[in-house]
Amino acid sequence: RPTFPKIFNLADYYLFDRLKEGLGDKVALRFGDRAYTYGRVAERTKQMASALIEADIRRGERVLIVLPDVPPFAWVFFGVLRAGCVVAMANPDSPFEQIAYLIEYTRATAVVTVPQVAEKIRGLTVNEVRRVFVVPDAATGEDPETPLPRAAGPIFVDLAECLDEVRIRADAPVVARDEAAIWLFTSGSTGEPKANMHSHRDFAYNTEVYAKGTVGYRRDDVTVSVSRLYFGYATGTNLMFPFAVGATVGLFSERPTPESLVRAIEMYRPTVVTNVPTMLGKLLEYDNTLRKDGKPGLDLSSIRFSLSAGEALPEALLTRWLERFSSDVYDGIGSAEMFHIYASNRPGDIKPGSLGKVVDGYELRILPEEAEGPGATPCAPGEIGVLWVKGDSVAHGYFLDRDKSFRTFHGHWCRTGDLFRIDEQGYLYFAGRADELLKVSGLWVSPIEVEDCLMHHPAVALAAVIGVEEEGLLKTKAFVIVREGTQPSKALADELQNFAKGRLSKHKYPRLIEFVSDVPKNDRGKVDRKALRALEAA
Ligand code: 3SK
Repeated sequence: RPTFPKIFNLADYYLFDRLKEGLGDKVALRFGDRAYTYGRVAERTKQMASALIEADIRRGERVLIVLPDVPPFAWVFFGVLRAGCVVAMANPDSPFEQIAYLIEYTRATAVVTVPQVAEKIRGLTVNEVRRVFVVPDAATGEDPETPLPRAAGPIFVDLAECLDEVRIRADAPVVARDEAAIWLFTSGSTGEPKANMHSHRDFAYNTEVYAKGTVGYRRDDVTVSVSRLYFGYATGTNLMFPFAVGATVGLFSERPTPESLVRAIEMYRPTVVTNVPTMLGKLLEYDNTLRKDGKPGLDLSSIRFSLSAGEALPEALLTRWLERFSSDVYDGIGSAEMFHIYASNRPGDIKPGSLGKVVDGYELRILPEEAEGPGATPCAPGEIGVLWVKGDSVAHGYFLDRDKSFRTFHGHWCRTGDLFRIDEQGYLYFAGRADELLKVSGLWVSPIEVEDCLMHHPAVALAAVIGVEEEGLLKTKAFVIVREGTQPSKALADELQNFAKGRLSKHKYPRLIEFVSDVPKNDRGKVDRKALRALEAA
């Protein structure tokens, strides 16, 4: 088990230690045709930490980063850590009410954001914000030619100008490994997001055992991500992990689509891509269309491996990917509570449909739903139960929610609330959220299992399954997006039902099928079954 000294700051572990290793001139970040060395990112980071101290933003106080994927994200992130303050991150494209909620909930004393959001912060009456750093040009990330944002005022400063002018403090505050470092938000199926409070050592622990020890990030890697940096999954895979090994991060700030991703892949020739199941499916479709038009298809030859997390990767989709492209996909499961991935497929050991095996350094148990602690008698192998996970990166608790913290955290153990089974060889399989299981004809049905089955049919691009009530009875309904070139029809719906009947236990086949062109997704790209249920009920 990796351990860390009592005095320990992530800004050193991820960034300043690279300078000690002689990587000052190596490119750390690329953004379009711009490149920033480790030396330049370190200089900007020192300036950021100094700017916070100068603005009297004190250690332990939260700094909310509300930025797209642009280079200043990196130095703001590491600068906040160096200053001993606490990073919190939000999606700049969220409705402003959500950003306002996070400003108030975290009691943020500084915010770093784009002009459109800064403008609205000015209108907030109740908050503790003492400084707003504005990144004026979201397209380039740093452009001194851009005029001062309209939000300029006593607490509003232009980030690049402020960093250029600040007097750099040579010494950073001394930070303990157990001091608060980053708050990661959990957005459960109900209620407002809650912050998982993590300290410096948590992130380094997972970086050692997962990023370096399991999937094997390397110094010669170039990384690109579909998920945006504010989401812990990408903060890890496309900022912290590559920096920990001295690799190069390629950023793009456009909305991730197959087209924008392919442009980034052509430009940076990444070796590691942080992906999500929906985008893996879209890339396969895109490649298919190109080839049908007589074009060569996608060139993904630079990629050593892609990562998939955030939602289950259907077996059929991964098999299709592995048949078409020569690079691996390591599907894994992680969470804001445990930062980061704690079970995963890995080099030389990929089992499509499974989330792989536990990452060395963590322990897993599948326990009955009613288990009140990790010591309860585990379910038999193959039986579905709630996943509990133990590891040194577990959060200290949820900010301002003691009851939820008591239910979730038990010493080193975390009750995930998700249903899984583990087979005899130790491979983990997702079975859905406990509150998403459907009781049909008195028997439990996992929507994930039905979706997975339908996605094995060659006509299906995506399937989302929910329960709907008909004449007082709960029935499974599948919303199906067909693949390019397929026509939805009654005959196809019958064929899909027969296909499922032949592969699942009798009570599990979808009683209803509706063909749709899209399904609601949350801001992380996951199918939003709650929104789907609301649409169905409307
Ligand atoms: O999928 C998630 O929710 C997640 C969150 C933080 C870090 C890593 C992951 C996969």
